[in-house]
Amino acid sequence: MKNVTKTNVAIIGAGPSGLLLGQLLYQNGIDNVILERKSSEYVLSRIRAGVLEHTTVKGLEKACVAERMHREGLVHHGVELVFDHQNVRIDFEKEIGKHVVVYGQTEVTRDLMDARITTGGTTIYEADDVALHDIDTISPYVTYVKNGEQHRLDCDFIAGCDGFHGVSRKSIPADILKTYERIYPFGWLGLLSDTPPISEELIYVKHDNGFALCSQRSTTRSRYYLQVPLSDKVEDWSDERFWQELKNRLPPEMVNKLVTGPSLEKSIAPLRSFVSEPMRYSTLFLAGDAAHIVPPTGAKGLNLAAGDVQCLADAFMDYYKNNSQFGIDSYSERCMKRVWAAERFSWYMTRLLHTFPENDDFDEKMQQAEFNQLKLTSHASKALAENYVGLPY
Ligand code: RFL
Ligand code: PHB
Repeated sequence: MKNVTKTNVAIIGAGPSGLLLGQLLYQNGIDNVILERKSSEYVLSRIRAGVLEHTTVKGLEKACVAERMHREGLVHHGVELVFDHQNVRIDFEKEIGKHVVVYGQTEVTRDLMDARITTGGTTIYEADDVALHDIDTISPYVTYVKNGEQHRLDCDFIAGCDGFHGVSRKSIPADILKTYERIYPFGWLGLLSDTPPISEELIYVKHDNGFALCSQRSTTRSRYYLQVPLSDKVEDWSDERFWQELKNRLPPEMVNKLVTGPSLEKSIAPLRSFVSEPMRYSTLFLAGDAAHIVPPTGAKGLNLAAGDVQCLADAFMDYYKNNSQFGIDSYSERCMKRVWAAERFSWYMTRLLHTFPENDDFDEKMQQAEFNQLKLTSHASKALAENYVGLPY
């Protein structure tokens, strides 16, 4: 084959996992190439996460891409939960002396893409038919098609950062992988609008009609979500219908503060918990959504991805600089503890705040009692704060 190149680490996927890993490796002199199926514009058009934990912020600082986030990101000291029109505020500062930063995944991705251009790192966008070969040998390689031509990328390691539907996880033999999954019987309909947020903090709402979330991207841009049945389509939801249903689910004093406007984007995301173990198979390392999915209720997906790639970058540094296998050998085990803790928290928040079609009166009383715990015991609100802001690892 004529188009053969070589690198240390072939990274599949230019989402936040792949781009952050590429940048952390670059900072440490480890050569890498990113292969992405879509265009950069398409990657930037996906509206996703909004909440960054302290360790994610630290990761962006290490990758030297934190300047705009520090300038434009909004520091949040707490969140509000509303259950059948009763409120409780979880005060992160009071409970554990920490905060989160609200800064959209789109902006994190843009900053990482800009940094990659500045540093001259190679990203091949619109790489078709990416396939992994010989991953259980010391000479793995990746093939892909760009502009109709076949290419081959030789490497030492492959980082599978290609999300839930990517090719990397599927390249691991089925008898090696153990998977765990919970599919929830609803999705989230998200709406982005250039309207001022309803509140300075995020508001998570449980209502008989379903869950709602009031989030934000800046002081002038809001992001709202509604729990909807999986059978619903975006076309079923005009902006008017969305705003009316959000008003139905919010307490009256909050409705008065809601500013509505035309949507810039609307999309429906299904909710799923998923883990595949182990996260390493020979020369292939999975990171981010390629290895695990959480329902967005705990705001953990992007943060888990950032945690994985920081751990993976350290492992590769150990290998290339100290000639040590320890980091790569312990990668999966080290990630799994954090992954399962975030899975548990995301499942807990989802169960607490959604209306489950199959729930009976007893289940609903349990949900109410669980919410009351947050009002009545400082242990419960402290545990929520610790998990939301991010457990130390
Ligand atoms: P991504 O972002 O899916 O990126 C994977 C990339 O791989 C590419 N790809 C391929 N490339 C080459 N060849 C192939 N065969 C390929 N197959 C796929 C894809 O095109 C894509 O560019 O995974 P990554 O990088 O691991 O990042 C994970 C995060 O995107 C995800 O966990 C978060 O967005 C989850 N999430 C949230 N996380 C948080 O931490 N806080 C939040 O507040 C939060 N809110 C959310 C969310 C996710 C949501 N949706 C849409 C599921 C809110 C929502 C609604
Ligand atoms: C968001 O702003 O998109 C967002 C915030 C918090 C969540 C989920 C999504 O839990």
